[in-house]
Amino acid sequence: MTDKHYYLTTPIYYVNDVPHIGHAYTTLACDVLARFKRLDGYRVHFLTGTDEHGQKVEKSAADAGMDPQAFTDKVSQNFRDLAKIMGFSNDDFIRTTEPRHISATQAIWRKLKENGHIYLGKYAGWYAVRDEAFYAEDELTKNADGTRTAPSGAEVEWVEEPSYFFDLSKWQDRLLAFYEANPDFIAPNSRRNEVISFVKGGLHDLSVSRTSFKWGVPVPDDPDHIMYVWLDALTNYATAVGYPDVDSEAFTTWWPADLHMVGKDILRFHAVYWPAFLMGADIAPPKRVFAHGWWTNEGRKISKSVGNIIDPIAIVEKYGLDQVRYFLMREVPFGNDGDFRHDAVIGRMNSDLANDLGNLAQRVLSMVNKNCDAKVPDPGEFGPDSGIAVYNVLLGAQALRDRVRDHMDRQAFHDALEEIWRVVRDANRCVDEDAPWALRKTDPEKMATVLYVLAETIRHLAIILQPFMPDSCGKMLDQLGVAAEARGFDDLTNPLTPGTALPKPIGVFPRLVEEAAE
Ligand code: ME8
Repeated sequence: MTDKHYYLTTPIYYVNDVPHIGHAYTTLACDVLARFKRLDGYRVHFLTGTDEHGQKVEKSAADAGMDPQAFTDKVSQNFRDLAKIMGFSNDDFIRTTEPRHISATQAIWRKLKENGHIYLGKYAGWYAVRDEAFYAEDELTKNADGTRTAPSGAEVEWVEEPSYFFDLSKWQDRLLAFYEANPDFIAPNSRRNEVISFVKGGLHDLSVSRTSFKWGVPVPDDPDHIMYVWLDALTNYATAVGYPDVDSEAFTTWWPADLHMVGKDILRFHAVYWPAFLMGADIAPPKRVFAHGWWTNEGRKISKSVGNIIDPIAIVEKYGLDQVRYFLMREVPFGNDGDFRHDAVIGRMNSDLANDLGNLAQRVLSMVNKNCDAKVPDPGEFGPDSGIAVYNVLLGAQALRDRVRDHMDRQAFHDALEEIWRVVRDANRCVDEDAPWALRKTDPEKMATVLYVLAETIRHLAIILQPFMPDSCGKMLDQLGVAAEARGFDDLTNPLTPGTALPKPIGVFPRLVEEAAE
């Protein structure tokens, strides 16, 4: 068994809401990376789940007239359904109401307490239920009607209650030293700088328990308090790999996590509080936190109150799963904000998928079908001196794995796709240059060489693209006669076998004709 392993996580989503495009986006990015790593020979543990405690969820359950547990059971299921529809390959789905998580959360609390990082006091300050976050007065905007809002736009309320505190104010130097020693811990770099200046600005002790509502994990030995939902939620990443059994095979294999993927809204919790909690509990911090950007809908902030939530299931039904997966990973440089526009989805479907990749596969496979007796052609000897333009394209395709790996390790999904498309476009240009159709009568051997080299190029492309578009690439590989067990990155060096019978080619990427014409 391989000793290369990779543990990656999504945020666990609040069950106050139905899943929307933003949730699908984060999990999709992790899914693409998880699939890439598996193909690249890693053992992967890919975790997602739902965050089910806290005041916000308790309130949503009450609004729905439901008991919180029944409410979370119902809404959590929507996220599992979404994972299925989007083809997510997560290895586990954690819910914070599970017994394994409640005991892990209480264990981390005990450890923090034992290590002297938690003390009892009284909290008096502002709290935003929507963000489940405490805010200092100077972070807030005072509105004309006397209310205050957090930087996120959430309304805050004044809270005054007994509370346990975590001694975050003492962690400033240790955190800064940790960021310094681990320059890749926070990405992208602009976000790293933001976090560093926030920590440099000084940290306050953090209230880590609440007494004014009940829906949460009870504080060990003081059940009047329930644990702050973020301490509870962040711990899920450790629970899922066996915490508190730090000597277990699971924990020693997977921890520290290789990557926590999050949206930029929750970076502070992951890059400041979480490493401090972990170090305080004698656990190593994760290796990396990537904070991606924010999607808007046709230029507007996505929100339930505006009523413009994009339902990922509806867009998958409309455009197709792989089309949506491709669009979301290609359209916006990963890390930046992005605007979801239907015309942009259609544009990508028609140009990148139908015209570029789909057309390349379809015309090459049709020519093989018609002119080579529906078998992988015999290329004969070929090399740089064969006088065919596509030879260089194959070299480009063979270099893709290493180049794409570098992009994936930086979570630069858009760059990975751009790199792959350079080969797709080169291939299309070179088919025109080599014009195999014109060689049928004049030089059938050269035609066979050109078509073989093109088919090999498509095999490389389809293998490399599997993490992004698993279903469509599977179909392309079926049409090339590549066995299901010969589709890993190690198999890239096993070329197509001449003479293999091929099925009749069927186009994999349809054009959206009517709507594109609008
Ligand atoms: O914050 N664009 O859960 P949450 C891009 N439970 N991504 C978006 C998005 C948008 N418009 N809207 C949401 C929580 N997201 C906590 C997390 S983790 C220990 C606890 C994605 O349901 C993005 O990943 O509010 C964001 O960080 C996450 O959903 C917030 O999900």
